[in-house]
Amino acid sequence: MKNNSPAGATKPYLERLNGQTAGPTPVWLMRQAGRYLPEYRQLRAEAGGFWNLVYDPARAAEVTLQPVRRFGMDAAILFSDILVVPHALGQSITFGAGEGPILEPVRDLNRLMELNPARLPQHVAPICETIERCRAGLPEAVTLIGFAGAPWTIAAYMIQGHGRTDFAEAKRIAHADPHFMEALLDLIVSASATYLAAQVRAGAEALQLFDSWAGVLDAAEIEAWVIKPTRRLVSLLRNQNIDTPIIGFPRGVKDYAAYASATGVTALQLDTDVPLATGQQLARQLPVQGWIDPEALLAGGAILDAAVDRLKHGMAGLPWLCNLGHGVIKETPPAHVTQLVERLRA
Ligand code: 1CP
Repeated sequence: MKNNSPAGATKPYLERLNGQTAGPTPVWLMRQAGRYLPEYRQLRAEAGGFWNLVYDPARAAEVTLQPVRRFGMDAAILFSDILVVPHALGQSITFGAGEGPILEPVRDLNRLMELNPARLPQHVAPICETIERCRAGLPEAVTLIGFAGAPWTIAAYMIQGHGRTDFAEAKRIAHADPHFMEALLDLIVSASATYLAAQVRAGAEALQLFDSWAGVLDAAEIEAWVIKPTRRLVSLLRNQNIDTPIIGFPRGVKDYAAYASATGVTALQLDTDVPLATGQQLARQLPVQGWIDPEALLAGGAILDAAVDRLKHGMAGLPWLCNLGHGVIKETPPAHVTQLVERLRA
């Protein structure tokens, strides 16, 4: 796979992600593009719907660049959503006004057979165009991150039909019909590999896998539905000669180290609850990203300064990439993001 960085260009985020510890700590924030930014809300209103924004390369590229322009982030994350994969397969998914996604649930093999992976390449073509536009519009030093949902989290939304839940119904169905669950995870793994490979070919320089709902599973479920399919996804990418760094985010799992070594991800995104000592220990094995509390960002002031300082000092000399432990909360004043970046760089 081609090297996506021009020869000689310095990319602080990408270098830290590859394990280098010299230089200032790079920063970006999960959900840095989104509803807390007035410039996002304006484009979202103009587009007239979330999917319209996602599949409009000019607008999606603009949304991707907005936080980089406003805050001087070291990385941009492609503006899209993890639910693009089931949408591309043909599942009906809508976003209500300001609310989470609603999916027409897929709960048995008959419904699963109606999904069509052959649609994916054409469906994601506008997203690949967004990536090309982002690379053309981003400063040379800024890294572009592509992403997908991890297999379990995608399966959970596809079966349950919505978020904001403990996914009890998704788990119940997965246990009641293991053949269906295995076929669903297989479909998601191969579609996600195709999609992520297309993102890298279009110019994504790092990849993040969001397993936002790994934390609702027990150890055996994590082995079967988180670790095993993620390992397969990583190896499908490596088999296509994609050597791009892959950041795994199994939000809420107890053993990040076991997840990293079993799946082959090259870096970890940590969640808000990870103790500092655990993060330090993990960072001796591989780069870690995170894990400032989004509530501290919302609070701002001395609370935010203390949260930044804790990791800035605690992770000094280690391969740490500054980020939150989960996404920016929608009510966060943009000035607090400026404060975070300035405090980190002070
Ligand atoms: O109304 C709106 O404008 C939609 C709000 C919104 C936004 C801004 C959604 C719907 N998705 C996104 C963008 C998005 N989603 C990005 C790119 C922007 C960035 O990060 O800067 C990314 C990486 C995601 C990833 C995503 N979507 C995750 C994983 C990360 C996480 O937060 O745990 C998940 C779980 C989703 C599902 C989803 N899509 C949208 C919402 C509101 C949700 C979650 C809420 C729910 O489950 O109900």
